[in-house]
Amino acid sequence: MLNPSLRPLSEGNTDEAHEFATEVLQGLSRPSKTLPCRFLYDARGSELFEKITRLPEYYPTRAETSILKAHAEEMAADVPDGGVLVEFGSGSSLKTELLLERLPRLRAYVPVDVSQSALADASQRLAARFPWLDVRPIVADFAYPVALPAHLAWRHRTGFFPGSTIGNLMPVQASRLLHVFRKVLSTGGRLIVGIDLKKDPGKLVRAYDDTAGVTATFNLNLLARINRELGGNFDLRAFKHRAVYNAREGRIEMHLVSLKDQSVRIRGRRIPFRAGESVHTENSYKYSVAQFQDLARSANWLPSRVWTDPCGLFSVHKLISA
Ligand code: SAH
Ligand code: AVI
Repeated sequence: MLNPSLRPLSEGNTDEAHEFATEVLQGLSRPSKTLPCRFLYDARGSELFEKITRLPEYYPTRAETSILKAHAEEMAADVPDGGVLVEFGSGSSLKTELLLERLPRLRAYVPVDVSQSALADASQRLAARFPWLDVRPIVADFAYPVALPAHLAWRHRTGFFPGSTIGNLMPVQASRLLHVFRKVLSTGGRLIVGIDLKKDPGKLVRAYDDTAGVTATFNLNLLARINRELGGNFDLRAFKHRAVYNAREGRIEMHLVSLKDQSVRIRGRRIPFRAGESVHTENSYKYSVAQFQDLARSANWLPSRVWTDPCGLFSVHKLISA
């Protein structure tokens, strides 16, 4: 059963276009240029991310899926009949199926994502596969509390946040996000969250700079999106994808490096780039189990269970709202 979104599926609407233009121009006007990583996910970006998840070098999706396959029963154990599953940054919702298979008496599934196309495809697929389930997609930035449909307001909520998407935020923002999720999920709510673990930097860099160049295309698509949606004139051949492990910060960084002195026009503004200058497009923080549990506590979540894969690549945590 697929219900319409709370607000119109809005990729490309004027508010979002305005926000995109403002944040792009602000980010590219800074002394160290940046672009917010949530803008990587237009329809093309979501498609490219799905390709990334199938790359031999990109271990997180396989590792997390193996953990979910092995432990979905335990993860689903304290989701009450009639409860609601709220997924943040749901994308293709493929991993969700592993939980939903164990939750035949769940009342509703509420996927939240900025990518309208990913949300629409996933919601249709899930509504067909689980016809008894009330599927209520919401196009929104998960950094702000989302309101659930009124008829679900009083029901028990379990949050699902797989993929280590929280790693794309700086730790301070990640703690703030976990506070927001407590508001959405209410006291007594549960959160099942996937966290990529610290490991050999070489393996990390290969995962974010694959030999087939899919991650490079994903990163460069941000410039292509600026050209498409903001009338920019980036020459994609004049920028190169770079992935580095920043050991001090404990994160992989993605950058787009200008291959020459050049300038680009966006919405009538001229943005200069020096040869070698980079635009920082994404962070992907890697945590130890203890570090992530401390982060969860900082936002009043109590760590309850943690599962890892046999190679110790990835972890899935169950947290309880204090
Ligand atoms: N959960 C899926 C997808 C991870 S990719 C998985 O584990 O494979 C990250 C997803 O989060 C994308 O679908 C992207 O569109 C979404 N996303 C990124 N930033 C977001 C934000 N600020 N608000 C809502 N969704 C966001
Ligand atoms: C969604 N997110 C957790 C991915 C990651 O691994 O940080 C995004 C990604 N960027 C490049 N490859 C994958």
